[in-house]
Amino acid sequence: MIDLHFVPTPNGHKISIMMEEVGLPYTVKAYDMLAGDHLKPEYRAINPNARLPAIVDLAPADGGEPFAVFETGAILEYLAEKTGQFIPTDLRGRSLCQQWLAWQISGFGPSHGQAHHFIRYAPLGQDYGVARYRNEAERLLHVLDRRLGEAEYLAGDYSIADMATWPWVRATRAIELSLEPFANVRRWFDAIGQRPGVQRGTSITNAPNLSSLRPQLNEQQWSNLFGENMLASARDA
Ligand SMILES: N[C@@H](CCC(=O)N[C@@H](CS)C(=O)NCC(=O)O)C(=O)O
Repeated sequence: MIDLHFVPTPNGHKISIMMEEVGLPYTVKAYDMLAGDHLKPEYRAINPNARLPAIVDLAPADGGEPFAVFETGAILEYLAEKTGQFIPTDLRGRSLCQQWLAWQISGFGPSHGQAHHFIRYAPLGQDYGVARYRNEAERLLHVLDRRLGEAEYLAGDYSIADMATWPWVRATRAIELSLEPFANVRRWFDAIGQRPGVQRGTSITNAPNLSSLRPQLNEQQWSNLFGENMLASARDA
């Protein structure tokens, strides 16, 4: 019923976890970002921003044509609305869920993503960028830890806000941030990691992965991810 355009990265895992948690049938369309699969016009017709993941709902609730959704926050909300799962229905719970989801989408995810860029991909010696984003990534872990000291999950019950945040916490190892000082985060991280849907959602293997701590990219791969090919695909769209 749903096509999931996917790479096995924290952003990809937000949605593969949600698909497993809600139990809707779905097909994984695996992308190789290093080869520039995501820059092709066919994919830009699904996601004008040419980033992964995205979904296409082949049976939308209005009974109309297949419907494409991009941006992980919007995808999580769409699937929560479609299934009536993992988003609170009361005014305060729903708003809390949206607040923490917005915090993840606008702050936690991008800052951790930039920390990954400077620590793992940028040429060595970018000390300012490394310090700037590692500090911000660490600050946001303190914010998360404080919230999880007052609530079991971000919005009270387990929700799409947790699904958006958990995969990025899982990736902190790669930016040399230890979870040791964050006891509440560790309690929450372990509890979510034991959910069968989360375990299935993070073990999709039919897509190339970028798990190496410091991937060595050739010129073409660099261009597809961060350089001229990436820019050209946006310019010529
Ligand atoms: N704000 C986007 C971020 C998506 C994103 O950056 N995805 C990465 C993979 S984790 C990507 O597509 N990178 C390709 C590139 O940088 O060219 C979302 O939440 O969906």
